[in-house]
Amino acid sequence: MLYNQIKHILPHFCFEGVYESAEELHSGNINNTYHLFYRDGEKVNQYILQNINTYVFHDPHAVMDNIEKITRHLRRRLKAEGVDTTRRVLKIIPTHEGDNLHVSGGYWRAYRYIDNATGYDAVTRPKQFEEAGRAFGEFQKLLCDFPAQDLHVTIPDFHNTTKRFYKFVQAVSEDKAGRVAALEPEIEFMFERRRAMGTIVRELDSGKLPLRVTHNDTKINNVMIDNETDRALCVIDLDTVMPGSALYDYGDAIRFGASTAAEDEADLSKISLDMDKFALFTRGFLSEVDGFLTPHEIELLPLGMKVITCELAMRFLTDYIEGDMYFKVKSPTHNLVRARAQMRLLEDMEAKTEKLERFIRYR
Ligand code: GN1
Ligand code: MG
Repeated sequence: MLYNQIKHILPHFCFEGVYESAEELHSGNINNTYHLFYRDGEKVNQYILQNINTYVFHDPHAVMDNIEKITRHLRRRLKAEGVDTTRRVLKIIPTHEGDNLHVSGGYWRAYRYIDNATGYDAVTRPKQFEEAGRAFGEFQKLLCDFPAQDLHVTIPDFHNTTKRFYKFVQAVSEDKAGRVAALEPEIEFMFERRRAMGTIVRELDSGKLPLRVTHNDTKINNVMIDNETDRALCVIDLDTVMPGSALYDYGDAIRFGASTAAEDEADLSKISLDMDKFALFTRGFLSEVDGFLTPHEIELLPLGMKVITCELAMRFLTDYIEGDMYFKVKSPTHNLVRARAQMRLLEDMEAKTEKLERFIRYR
């Protein structure tokens, strides 16, 4: 029973009202997430409760420290523009001791739920996709004056695709779960793209691309969209906000949101890059970042989507090879299915590269 998993945790947080119900949310691949309902007279207060995955985040206190700083900065920037921030910035619910984490049987944290809004796994209306692009663009813009050195690096080398490749090779050679023998085509696929995958890392190292404070996990369901107006309200899941490249944020959103199929679609014939969604998201994103990203960054946006798609394919494949230690899985082959889906999507992006580049150049 779900309530039994959380009943000892709930009383530690400053939730207002009387507990009514909870449901588990399943769209994340890392943390356990619960949606809570508290009755408060006539109204119902909603919260998000999360159990942080410490296999992935070794220092939950550092994660929360980053989120405090980021949300404070976002709130100040929006307030300066006269914006009511209630539904526009994540709000941490403290414990009764005034902490941002409750530690017992794991690390627990809570947020106020963004009312009357949805994080879509697959957007349905064109406006929602344009809005998602705008939201991630605005997020980067609002953080462009945030001092990067104030952030903890919560997952070192998170989007260092070159180092991820080395880890992949190591996993292949160790073959801990005995799965490598059947994966020759997938392994070959990664080796063929080895140099291209490292391009963004090399350009960040040489200073050709600027290091910015970025979100680093820009799945489209991390933008809460108003149920009534379809306007993007708030970017959520700030666990991986760290110094990074704008290209990854842009690319990851396209990878997840502009695919014609789910991230773990098993029928590869259903997977391709939807050019209309790509165009809508790009228009929304550029409406916020044109003039602030460098021309070189903008020119490389199509590369960003290919590199991150390859990186994700490789991360899923690595986790499959290592015996499913990192991502939550629904079956023994879930990670392999995810990896193959990302490989198929990447092939379609590669085939469409000229079109993508032309769209960006003549935007
Ligand atoms: C994980 O759990 P979720 O959906 O927020 C992962 C992302 C991947 C994503 C793939 C910290 O994010 O990097 O892109 O799964 N988060 C972490 O669906 O590794
Ligand atoms: Mg995430």
